[in-house]
Amino acid sequence: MSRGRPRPKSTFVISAAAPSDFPPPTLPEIAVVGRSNVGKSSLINSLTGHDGLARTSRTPGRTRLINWFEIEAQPTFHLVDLPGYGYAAVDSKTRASWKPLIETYLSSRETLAGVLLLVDIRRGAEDEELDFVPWLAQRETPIVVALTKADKLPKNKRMLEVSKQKKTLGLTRPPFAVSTLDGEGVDAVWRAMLSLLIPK
Ligand SMILES: Nc1nc2c(ncn2[C@@H]2O[C@H](COP(=O)(O)OP(=O)(O)O)[C@@H](O)[C@H]2O)c(=O)[nH]1
Ligand SMILES: [Mg+2]
Repeated sequence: MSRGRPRPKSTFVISAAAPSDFPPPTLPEIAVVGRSNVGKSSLINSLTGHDGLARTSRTPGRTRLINWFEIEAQPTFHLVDLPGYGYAAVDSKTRASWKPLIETYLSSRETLAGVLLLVDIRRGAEDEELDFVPWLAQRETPIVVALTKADKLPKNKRMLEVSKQKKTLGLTRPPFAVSTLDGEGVDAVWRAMLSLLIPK
């Protein structure tokens, strides 16, 4: 986290395996969505400046739950860590159990202010993201896209990927190249995320 931005007080609220466990919709929410291992938990930790807030793992595909965090920024909001999708080693039965959970959440959550979609900068958008972006657009759900692990590409290639992915995903604004290792783009994503919370 950069020194210029205060660390918002951030607390874990609840994990849910089913809609009946969702917390009451009392705060605006930003949902973090992406393939397993894309860097969701790491980015949540960097955005909030709290290293241990969302667990990070070297073993992809382990989070099966939706996790809510309350972030006391301006305004106070919920950051919601959705289960990662697209991990092949997850058996089809397990996958069948969480895909509806994600879709139910995203299509019915009345306090959902927007989605932060993460895409690995080296993989780029694949079938899931190419389906997901228009699916959100149809629901008029605002989206911010971040290309993660930017440190894995040399600087000149990062900007090329940014314009390529903007085009591939049909975005109106360029995605952000981010790295939780060197902090690139984290503040920019934070600002873009907060702007989704301000009613237009
Ligand atoms: N090089 C690099 N590795 C990262 C970055 N962000 C996350 N990782 C690594 O990617 C792996 C998965 O990260 P995690 O945050 O658990 O992903 P999640 O499954 O999407 O929550 C971990 O080994 C992280 O250390 C980054 O910006 N740069
Ligand atoms: Mg995670």
